Amino acid sequence: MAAKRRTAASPDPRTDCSREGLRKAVLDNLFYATGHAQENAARGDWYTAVAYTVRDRMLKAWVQGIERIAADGDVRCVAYLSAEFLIGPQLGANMLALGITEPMREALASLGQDLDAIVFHEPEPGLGNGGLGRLAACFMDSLATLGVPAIGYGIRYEFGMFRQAIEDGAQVELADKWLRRPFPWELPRGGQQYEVRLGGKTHMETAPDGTLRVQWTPAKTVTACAHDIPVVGHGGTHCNLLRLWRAEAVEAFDFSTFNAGEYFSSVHDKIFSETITKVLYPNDDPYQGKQLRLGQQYLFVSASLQDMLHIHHSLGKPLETFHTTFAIQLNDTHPAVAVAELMRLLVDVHGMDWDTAWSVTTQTFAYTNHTLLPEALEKWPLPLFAEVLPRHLEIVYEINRRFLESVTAAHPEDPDLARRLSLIDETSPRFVRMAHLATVGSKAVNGVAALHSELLKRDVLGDLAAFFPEKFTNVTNGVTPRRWLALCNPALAACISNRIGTRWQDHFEEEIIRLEEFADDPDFQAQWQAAKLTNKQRLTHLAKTILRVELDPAALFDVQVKRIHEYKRQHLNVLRVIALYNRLRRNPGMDFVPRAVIFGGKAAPAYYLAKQIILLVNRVAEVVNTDPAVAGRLRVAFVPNFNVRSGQVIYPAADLSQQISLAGKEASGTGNMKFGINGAVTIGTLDGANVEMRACVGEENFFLFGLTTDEVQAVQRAGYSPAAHLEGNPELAEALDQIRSGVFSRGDAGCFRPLVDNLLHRDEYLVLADFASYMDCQDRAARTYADPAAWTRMSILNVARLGMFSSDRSIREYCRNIWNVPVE
Ligand code: 9GP
Repeated sequence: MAAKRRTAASPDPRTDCSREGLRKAVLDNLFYATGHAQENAARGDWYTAVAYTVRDRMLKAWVQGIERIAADGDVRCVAYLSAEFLIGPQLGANMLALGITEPMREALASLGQDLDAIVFHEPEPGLGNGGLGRLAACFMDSLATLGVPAIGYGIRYEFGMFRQAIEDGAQVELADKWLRRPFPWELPRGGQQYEVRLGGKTHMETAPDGTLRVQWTPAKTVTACAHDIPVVGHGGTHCNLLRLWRAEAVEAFDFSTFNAGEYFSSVHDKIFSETITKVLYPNDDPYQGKQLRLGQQYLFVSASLQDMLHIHHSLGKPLETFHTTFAIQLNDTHPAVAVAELMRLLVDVHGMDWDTAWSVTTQTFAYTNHTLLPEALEKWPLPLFAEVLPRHLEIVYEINRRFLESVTAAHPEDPDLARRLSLIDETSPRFVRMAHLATVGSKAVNGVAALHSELLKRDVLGDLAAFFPEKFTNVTNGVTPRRWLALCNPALAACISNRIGTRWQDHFEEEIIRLEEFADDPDFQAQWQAAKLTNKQRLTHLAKTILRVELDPAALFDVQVKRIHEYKRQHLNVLRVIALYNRLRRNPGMDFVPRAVIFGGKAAPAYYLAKQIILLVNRVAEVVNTDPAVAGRLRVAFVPNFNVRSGQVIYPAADLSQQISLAGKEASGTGNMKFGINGAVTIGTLDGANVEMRACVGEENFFLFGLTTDEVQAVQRAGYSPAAHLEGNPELAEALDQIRSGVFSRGDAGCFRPLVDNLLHRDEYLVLADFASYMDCQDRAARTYADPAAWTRMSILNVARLGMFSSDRSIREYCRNIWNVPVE
């Protein structure tokens, strides 16, 4: 039968967004993409069918977005280089962006299916450790929403962040096989493949034009293959690209060895090559000695730069104008080797002279630093670097030679300055300092919160900042209000939209402030409280089903979810829980505001003390949750495998957000913002972005405690003695004593000894010094919570005044102050 031609009036079945159109498309995809009829389709098949249906509706904008990048050389394209993109589940976010959630819900309901159950079924690509990778994903969302052409370049890890299970209270790491089923949001791009070399040696050779050029003879060559994921902006009109690289063998088989009968060695090369993008490294693990990690970083950097040069070339623009086509942001130092790689590509491959190449390079890159912990600044041992990237080491030496010449010429009075600024750490063993390489090779360097940027300039990168004062700047982080309010908190989103309309979703800063005027409105307060209750019930249900812990939705939900790290001080929180428990035990009739204290987060597999903290939380939960004297008024829960999906349930349910890191240690934090825009009030120190959040919401709407950065430094300079803080504080002494003596380890007195000894004798993060102030502040929070109108007012004002923490604002600042890219 001849195919029926579509009339002008009949909608295209692949883009039709009506309820009936979606229904037909889902059934069509169910049959043709999964091979199932409606009657015998499983939940996963429905998910695939819905995902393909949504993806079809994104493709037109996507193709236009790619064409715009490839055809419009006048607008600089942002290239965001990040080893991590923690994009989270895609289906719900994409439907929200296209505005088709409700018609899809109805279409599925007419087929007897529940959209929420299908959304919940989606496996999450865990391509990041936490804040840094999630920030990259929020930025991609904002770039697309603001219509800024951008490509996110990263790594398609076959195994993402490990899955955390809790067995008998302890963390157990399980492999994350997120690609077990095909990932419907990616398109493998056969046409975008680049060869990436590793190892080997270099020598000089005369080029055909008579000039001497360095030749690099690699030990290995692998192919980087592009997998593209669309990033659609709110409203669905603009779509950008996330391009993730997968390593593949240049030749799957070495046929000569295969023919000689050596089957195993013939597949060796394939196995080696594919190993490069096999697994994401958990952070907080020492990187030194991890050759494969440097291989990963180089693979994605080299492929991305080759890809950008290819795009630039196809625009017909001269190579010297590369920086007018791309503004490249280095997300932390993981992609910092890009500075040397761009120099190699321009000088060695394209024959550009060094000075021109350096000028192009330093106008192209900008670098974001994300840490204040000196031990987290990446350094690669020279021998390892030389083995993996011999040519790049030569280039780093040459950059350094020229740079140090300028340092010595500018500051003859400070002969030690060159040693401090050098790209090479000359202590034994010698290292390449990646933060120095990134700074020297970039036109701008930014921290991620005002305090962080100040401390970078003052301490961590102080000498570099003094030498390049014009480069250093700040861009405070933000989070996307689409995923982190509209999507994850439909109850509060509806309550907000009923008052101020829906424009806040893509004009957050301008619009959300309008809620201020309703902060004392009893009707609005009642709706606000009802929304919070709905979210607390949702989390209560989750806790009951996965943890078998009974939470009371009327209790104060007091939450700390983030990576487990000593500087974030989850142990301070546990000590406080133990102190509250002791108060209740001693005085069961006391006036006590019921609390549900919820923890979540992963510890790096090799981080012993962080794993002790997880065990302690779970052991304390075991005792507290079953003690009849407590009578349910204090509950402790550790939610396993904290990730984007569980975050979407946890943040909206929180009343109190715990942001209790030692001042001067947390670069910014972004969980603090996610909690805040979902109506949680913060209890926190003056650290990271807390400082700016407090300034925005008003000090009366923030529970502040703890030492300031300057006080911390003063205490440490004076010689800190943790034990001194036990003397005047019997509650603290008792809690530590109980942990040490086995009250929370089933009588095993040795169990938590490393943690307790650390606190008593070292306490690098001043847990004991901040304990008293933390307890007082917690008491204030409890008293305020006992007055629902006062608390709800605080909650509303927190949301209303946190407009600046939208990642749209951050991206506008990057566009204007760093990338020089037009933005609305
Ligand atoms: O620890 C910081 C965190 O404070 C910040 O919010 C996030 C995004 O800027 O980056 C984290 N840093 C890292 O994950 C590694 O440096």
